[in-house]
Amino acid sequence: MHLKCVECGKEYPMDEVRYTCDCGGLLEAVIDLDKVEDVFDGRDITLWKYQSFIPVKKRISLKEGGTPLYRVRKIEHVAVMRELYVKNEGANPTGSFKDRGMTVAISKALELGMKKVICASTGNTAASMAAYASAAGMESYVIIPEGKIALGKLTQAMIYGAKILPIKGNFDDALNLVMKASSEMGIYLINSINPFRLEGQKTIAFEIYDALGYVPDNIVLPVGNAGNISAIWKGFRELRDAGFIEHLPRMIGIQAQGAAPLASAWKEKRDYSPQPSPETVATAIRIGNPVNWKKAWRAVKESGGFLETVSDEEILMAQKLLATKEGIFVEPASAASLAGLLKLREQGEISGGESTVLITTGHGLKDPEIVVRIIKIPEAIEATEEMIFEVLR
Ligand code: AN7
Repeated sequence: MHLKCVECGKEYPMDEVRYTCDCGGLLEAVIDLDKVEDVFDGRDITLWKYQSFIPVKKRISLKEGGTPLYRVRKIEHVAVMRELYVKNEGANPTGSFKDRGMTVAISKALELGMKKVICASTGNTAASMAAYASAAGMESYVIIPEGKIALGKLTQAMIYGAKILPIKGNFDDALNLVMKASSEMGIYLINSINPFRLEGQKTIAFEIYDALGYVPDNIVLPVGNAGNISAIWKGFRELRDAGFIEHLPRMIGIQAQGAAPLASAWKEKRDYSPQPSPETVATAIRIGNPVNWKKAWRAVKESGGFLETVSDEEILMAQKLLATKEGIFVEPASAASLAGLLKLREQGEISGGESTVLITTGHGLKDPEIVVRIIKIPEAIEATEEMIFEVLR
């Protein structure tokens, strides 16, 4: 197993600290697919079940993965679809899919003898890294855009013991600083430019196939830094290249209208360019220059998928729909997947006969403030039987 540049093809061993190629291209782990095991029996689904696909030893785990895959029949009805599922990543130990990447990246950091880890974050990466770093006995540092992190995520990162450095800038500024700090100061970089993060996140594909016993027509998910869509696509490709499956799903990425550098380039059929001042209620995906954009572009293109945008209103409506119809409470970024699906059904780009899995990436309790903005908490009434009966009647 080795790392390989997705641009020029240059190969590197896995036992050195390296995030990108000398040419600047993104790196990808190449797995020995002739040595992987057929564990896809639909039973005991957990991330490390797929150990033979993962290029590090399990060292630090909080029992991530094995998240529920729900058939959402009421929303199938709303969207007039035959078969719709939600893979709820909010059920991971720190409440987001980032835990999958983190168990692998922090295990790798230990393997490399690193003592400190760092990331830029819109919140979830920070919370997850902080938890796994603590479990590994490492120091962790987080650079975040001031005032733009959901309260749940910030409190998690702090209670797990990360050192938090808010900056007067956005996520993209934070990531640039983190990349400099990690290379100058020998701190291990945990953002998804680190190819080992994606090695954990690709297990979402394995779990979907393991649970369903087949591959759905479409995977729909929110896109921020574009790591997850790249990772899941890699997972499906490996399943095919190892001979387990033939059919690959279409990868469909959803961005918020105000933070849509990739989706707007795709829709306008032009070259990618970063977006200077991203803005959306879905703070998790408030990202203007996704570091993995090239891998994501390839995933969407090769799979015959596409990218779409949704408005903040559509996101909040979808969040409420998922909670009230199915009992699944997700954060706004995650609801972008359902908002996107509803829009694509309306436009006819996904047909009612296709099978689709929505990835909901983070738990709703991560961002309670957003819900408090759209709901009205009732005022207290007198504590009398008359009043209660009156209200309940
Ligand atoms: C809930 O935590 O970038 O496209 O710093 O938290 O793989 O970046 C979070 C991203 C989707 C986008 N849903 O995934 C961070 C961060 C939720 C997220 C995404 C994020 P990528």
